[in-house]
Amino acid sequence: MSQRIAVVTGASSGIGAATARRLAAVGFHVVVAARRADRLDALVKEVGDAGGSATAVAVDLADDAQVAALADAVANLPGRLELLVNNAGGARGADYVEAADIDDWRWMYEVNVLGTVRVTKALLPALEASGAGTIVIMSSTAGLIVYEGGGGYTAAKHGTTAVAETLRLELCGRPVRVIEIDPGMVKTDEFSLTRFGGDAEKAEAVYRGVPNPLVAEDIAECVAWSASLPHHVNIDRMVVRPLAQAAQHKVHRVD
Ligand code: 8X3
Repeated sequence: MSQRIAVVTGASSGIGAATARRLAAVGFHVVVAARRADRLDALVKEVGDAGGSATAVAVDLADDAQVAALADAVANLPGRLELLVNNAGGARGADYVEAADIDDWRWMYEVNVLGTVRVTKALLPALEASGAGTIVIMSSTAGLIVYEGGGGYTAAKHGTTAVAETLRLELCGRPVRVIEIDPGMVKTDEFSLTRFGGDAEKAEAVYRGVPNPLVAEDIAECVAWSASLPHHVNIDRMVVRPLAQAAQHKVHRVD
């Protein structure tokens, strides 16, 4: 049997890196894609040391030519591409709409929506040719509901969710399933830090007093599980929150 290949975008940290580790542990050859080559190289080494295998591809998902080069790199690997995890994304800023920073909003649309679309377009032929392809789209609870100060991010993630739903309709009858995963509060090294422009105190305050926010490995497990089900089983959407978060605004905190 030839090697099963998975591509994970945004794999240099957080949910993407944890997902790459998890998929390698269950036998995929994992192509880890992100901009930061040094981090990807370290991850490839770590995966190898743990008995798995991975390939690093440094790529800016905003660049068509670089995404085409990613697809070429995947095509040149022995094996078949069965799984694409569109994980790259992020939030910038917490401005109210009336004070929206247009550059931040544009960046969020670029990374959360257009990056997903570019990579999906480029890799869909190989996923389909495998006869049993899976596309995971990492959206967010922010793709299902809005909140004050979240306008740019929730607009972008609603876009990501719309792409997932549209794609599933358009691929109906073809051998590629589309799984949307919507994490709520996940404590990772970078998500909130990026959102607050590197302000560690503000980033930390997001999780202050929350007993056990989700961690990247929790979402990685959701990806690996949903992608491991028999191919006729399609988990359309998985909403995953920590026990302490009953809804976007309903978060249990202890002093
Ligand atoms: C992250 C969830 O609550 O920060 O995608 O919008 S939230």
